[in-house]
Amino acid sequence: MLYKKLSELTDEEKNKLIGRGGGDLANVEDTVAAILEDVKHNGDAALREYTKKFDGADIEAIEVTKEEIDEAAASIDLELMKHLEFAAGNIRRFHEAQMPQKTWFIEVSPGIELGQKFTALESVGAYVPGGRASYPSTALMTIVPAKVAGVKNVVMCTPSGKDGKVNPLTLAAAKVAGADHVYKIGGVQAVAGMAYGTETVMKVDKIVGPGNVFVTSAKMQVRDMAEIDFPAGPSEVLIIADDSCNARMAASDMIAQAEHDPNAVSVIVTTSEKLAADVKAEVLKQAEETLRTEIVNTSLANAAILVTDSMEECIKFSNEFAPEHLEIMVENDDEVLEGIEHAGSIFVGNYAPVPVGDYASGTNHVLPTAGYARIYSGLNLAHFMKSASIQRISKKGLETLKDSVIALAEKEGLQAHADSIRTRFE
Ligand code: HSO
Ligand code: ZN
Repeated sequence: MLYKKLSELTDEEKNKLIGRGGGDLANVEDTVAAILEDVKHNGDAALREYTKKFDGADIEAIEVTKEEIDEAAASIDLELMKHLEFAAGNIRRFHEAQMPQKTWFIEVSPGIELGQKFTALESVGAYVPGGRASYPSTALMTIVPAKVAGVKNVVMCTPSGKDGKVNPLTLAAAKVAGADHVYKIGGVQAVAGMAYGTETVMKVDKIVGPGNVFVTSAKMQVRDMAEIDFPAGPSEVLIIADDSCNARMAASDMIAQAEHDPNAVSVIVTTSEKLAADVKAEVLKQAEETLRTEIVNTSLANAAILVTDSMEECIKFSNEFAPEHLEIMVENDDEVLEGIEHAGSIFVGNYAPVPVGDYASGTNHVLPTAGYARIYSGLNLAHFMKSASIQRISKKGLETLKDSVIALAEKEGLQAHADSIRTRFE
């Protein structure tokens, strides 16, 4: 764990923080491409083969039947089911609030009305990671917004255990969220299945959801067949804090990120030297008490506690870092919030730890990592929708555009374009 003044970071230390995750994708590109090709040509047979090879599961049926899903949901403890439904309700409400307005028009000049119409994508694939752990919460985060947007066919892929069974709570979440089809496949092969379609797996227009470096590389490579959301890799948090921040709370949020993945990154940048020292002590203490000690200790090697001379410096660093999750634990949070330009999801105050957004507040936890928050927004309703522009024009309106269109079309050597206007006035 790095513990330093921000201004004293070496170039190498700074590049490691800002350029985190870079290069990993390139390393796996060829391996991934070979699997994609195989699934493209050999369909279900290839899916079964890779499921055996990578997940150690012998699967015959690739699709999980409605009966199996119902049975899994019925097996869940009622109390837990209530929590799942509570979370789904909040996620639904937040994403419903993002619904763009209905078709709209403005009259830009007499006789010329311009507008937009919004429609949902027709089919979407949700990738829900398994492997190290199961993520029922990710099923909610990907499927609920797709259904709110009005996507007709929402399919989910998630790997099974070695016994060929999918985590029942993930199936229950898929049911609560309203998935139309569930396939028990994961990894690159699942992305390939959804991008190209197989005998069993429905081809989709877009694939969303987080994954490891292989899944992310696969998503990036199938973009000619299916659009994707954005690269979402190992989890990360950056905390901006001052004296008002509670060290124990900040440290526990750093440990919470660290337990996700050996490559997870937790950083705190603060104006308070005292807080920095307290957070360091707390992190070390809590790391000993936590359950996933091995993962936590591995990823804490990527962690940093950085001290600055001013809040402006903290904000500037945060914008360079472009964190997946940003926690603002300062006295004057409005001012810091105002200065933030690049972050996936922002958590304001001592009582808004990242796990609330991971599960139940209603915001989405599928977020751009590795600095991609510079260019991408976290998963939201717009990822499942598109807009068409509309123009409704009267003869009087066209009259005002006529000369410009004809002149420009003729300059481009496109006579027929000009004639399409002229003919309307003959
Ligand atoms: N923090 C993860 C999401 C997650 N956490 C799922 C718990 N379960 C990436 O945003
Ligand atoms: Zn998390």
